[in-house]
Amino acid sequence: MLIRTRPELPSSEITPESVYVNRRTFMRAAIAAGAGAALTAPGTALVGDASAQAGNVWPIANATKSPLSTNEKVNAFEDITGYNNFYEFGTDKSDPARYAGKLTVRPWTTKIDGHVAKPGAYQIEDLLKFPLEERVYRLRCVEAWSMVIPWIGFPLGDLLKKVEPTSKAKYVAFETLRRPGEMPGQRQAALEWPYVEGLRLDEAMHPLTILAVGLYGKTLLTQNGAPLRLVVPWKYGFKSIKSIVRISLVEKQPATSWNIANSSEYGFYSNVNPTVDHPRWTQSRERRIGEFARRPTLMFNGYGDQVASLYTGLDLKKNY
Ligand SMILES: Nc1nc2c(c(=O)[nH]1)N[C@H]1C(S)=C(S)[C@@H](COP(=O)(O)O)O[C@H]1N2
Ligand SMILES: [Mo]
Repeated sequence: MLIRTRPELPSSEITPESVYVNRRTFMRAAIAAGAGAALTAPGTALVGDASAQAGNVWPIANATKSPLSTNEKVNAFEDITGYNNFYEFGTDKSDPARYAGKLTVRPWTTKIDGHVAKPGAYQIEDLLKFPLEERVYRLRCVEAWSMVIPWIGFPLGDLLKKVEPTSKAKYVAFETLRRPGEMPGQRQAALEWPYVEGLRLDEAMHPLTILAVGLYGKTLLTQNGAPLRLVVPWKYGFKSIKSIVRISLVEKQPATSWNIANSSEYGFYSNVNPTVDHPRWTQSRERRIGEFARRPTLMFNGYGDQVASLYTGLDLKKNY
């Protein structure tokens, strides 16, 4: 993550005007098309350069509302799809909306391997058949901003149970697509590619941990990690790896991209912990995108009641 020398601007101040204009066009097209139909007429502009994504974005009508959702006010669609970290497309917050539309997300295969009885390759169409839920979660970036996002997805545990982890499986390793031809950020060395992340098996099986396939009632835009990304709401946003092509059940703690890039600042656990400052800034407060005043950061991003028991006996200052 970049060094922040000044507070983040609300994205309403930094999002190019064209995004808002295109958004209105997009909404009109979506309403005109109706559920199940193609979303846009040919040539209709979408958010950012998302016109390239028209064929892959459609409404998800069958998601049930989850009791695990927060009832906080959700962020605007423009914020969630216009203010992103996805270094494969560049390090600027507006780069993913600008460049990710070129990513080809069909066909999409996610391989599951390692210590499982039933390894395999899942097509995104198969994964979309899992019972989908809308989960409204807080996302807290290590850069000290946060959003509330109405994800659509299913528990990662549902998929892991299907592949039957063996007794040797202690961790889950995740890998993002590596395709420098479509991901301009991968032609630079901001991080080591492909982006990788990992969870302990019990964290991965926790009911709050989901694989997201959509948000705001539609399939994901590429800037949010289409067609499939992880969401772990009690950890810093960078654990929630995007555009996943491989999930491996492994015995040893896997490498993670931010730890490889800067191990003194980013550890394996990365639980949101307001008492452990980032070496270069405080983590005790955060700015909700769209708000002006900072709010106090909550332990485990407010999910402590559900997840604190996973870490009993673990020193969360050492295991940052
Ligand atoms: N592959 C990949 N996944 C990634 C990142 C990335 O650069 N590459 N950035 C992470 C960071 S730092 C954050 S805060 C979240 C942002 O998710 P969002 O843009 O959907 O809000 O994605 C995470 N997942
Ligand atoms: Mo982040």
